[in-house]
Amino acid sequence: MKFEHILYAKRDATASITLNRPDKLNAFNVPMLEELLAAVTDAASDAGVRAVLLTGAGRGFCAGADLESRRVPEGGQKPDLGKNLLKWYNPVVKTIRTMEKPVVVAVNGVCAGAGAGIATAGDIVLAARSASFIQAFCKIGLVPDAGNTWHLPRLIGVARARGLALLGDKLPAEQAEQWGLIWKCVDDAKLMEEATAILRQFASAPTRALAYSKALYNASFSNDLATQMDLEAQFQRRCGDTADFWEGVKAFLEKRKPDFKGR
Ligand code: T3D
Repeated sequence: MKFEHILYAKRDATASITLNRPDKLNAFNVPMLEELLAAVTDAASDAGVRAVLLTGAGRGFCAGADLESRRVPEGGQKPDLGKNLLKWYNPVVKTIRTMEKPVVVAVNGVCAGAGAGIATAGDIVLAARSASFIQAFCKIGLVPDAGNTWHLPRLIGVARARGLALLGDKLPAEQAEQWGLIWKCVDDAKLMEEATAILRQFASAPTRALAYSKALYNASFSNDLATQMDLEAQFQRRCGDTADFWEGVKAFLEKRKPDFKGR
């Protein structure tokens, strides 16, 4: 696929996706969503890719759905708002959450609406100190979507998630870190350096174990303790079948750095 609204590059066992409509704060129109879904699907299925980075070009990460494309002429046909969610946003969020490799999100600026849903689906979310998160939906008569009502209460608790959704207040990156919405807030100038360092660490990590950890955390909120511990045992058994586990043990005993192959 030809990418015109995002940048997509693969190198050194990593894939980088950059939302690239900076003049519109990377708001999602359909061609951009189509490209984003193609990129995350490719990164998920490419066994050579062991870590994925998602960021935005310019001063914003993403301003949510492109409202310009929601301009309907007087008497014109009203769009079905559920359609884009089912066709594009939901598969993007599900692919990020279920891909068997970590996704690092570098939130470079304002992150609104569905943009916040997609950002908080990442495994490690860094944000520039000048960035902010906005559940902008209530300001235009919509409900939070793109996984926001699933991820936010789990990450920051129901009171805060509900407050953000109903008031539409801007949450600065530092507070997002304090509330546990994101992993870390960093100085603007350090954002890409720190995100890239984490990406590189993941690219030489025991990928199967990270994928299984991700699957365990995906399951933990809907399981009881006994079921979750059974699942841990199942995944630990699978880790025992990976070459990386045996390399990790060998390297520890030989007092050297492990050479994980992601298998
Ligand atoms: O429709 C469906 O398919 C259903 C799915 C819905 C999912 C959703 O995400 S709904 C939520 C949609 N997003 C919003 O409501 C946010 C709208 N934007 C804003 O509130 C503000 O722009 C921000 C708080 C994000 C940033 O404010 P600020 O002051 O830093 O920037 P700005 O001046 O408002 O925006 C800069 C430019 O980006 C401006 O264009 P211009 O005038 O310079 O040509 C602005 O119009 C454009 N822009 C910002 N957000 C959007 C947008 N253009 C289209 N769609 C946007 N969402």
